[in-house]
Amino acid sequence: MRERTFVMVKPDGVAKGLTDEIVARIERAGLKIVSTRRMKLDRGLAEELYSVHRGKDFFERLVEHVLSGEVVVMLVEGENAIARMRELSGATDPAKATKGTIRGDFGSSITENVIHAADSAESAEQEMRIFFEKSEILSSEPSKQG
Ligand code: 3AN
Repeated sequence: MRERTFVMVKPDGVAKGLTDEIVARIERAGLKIVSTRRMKLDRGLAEELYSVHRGKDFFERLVEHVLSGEVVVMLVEGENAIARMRELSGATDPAKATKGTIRGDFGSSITENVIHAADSAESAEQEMRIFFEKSEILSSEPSKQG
């Protein structure tokens, strides 16, 4: 299924100069970056993005990290883009992530793990809405199944 998903290079990834490498991996996987923006989040955006984790012990650490520097937000499109981006990203904890995945190759810790990629169609939709216009979120190429 052709779909769109939300991806973000976190501040540690931007600071390490990994944005171009991550873009290259996404494109090599046959996915397309439809829209992208380098920006600084504010607290409201950060808390909205991670709202499902509100109340967890790592919530504040996570929010502080994404506020610590610039991020690069991306709208990524392609066949099974959500699952493909999760595969490219690797496990949440870089120590457990397979080599060859973005987190396995470049992550430093469970908080500084380089990349965020939406984990379901529902979160993709919700996260895309936070950062992109409605016109960008709608796929330009509808799937053949209709
Ligand atoms: P993923 O990003 O792999 O989907 P989620 O959605 O469970 O993982 O968590 C979102 C972010 O919260 C992760 N990228 C990670 O930085 C942070 N996080 C998740 N679990 C923990 C944890 N146990 N301790 C610290 N940070 C965590």
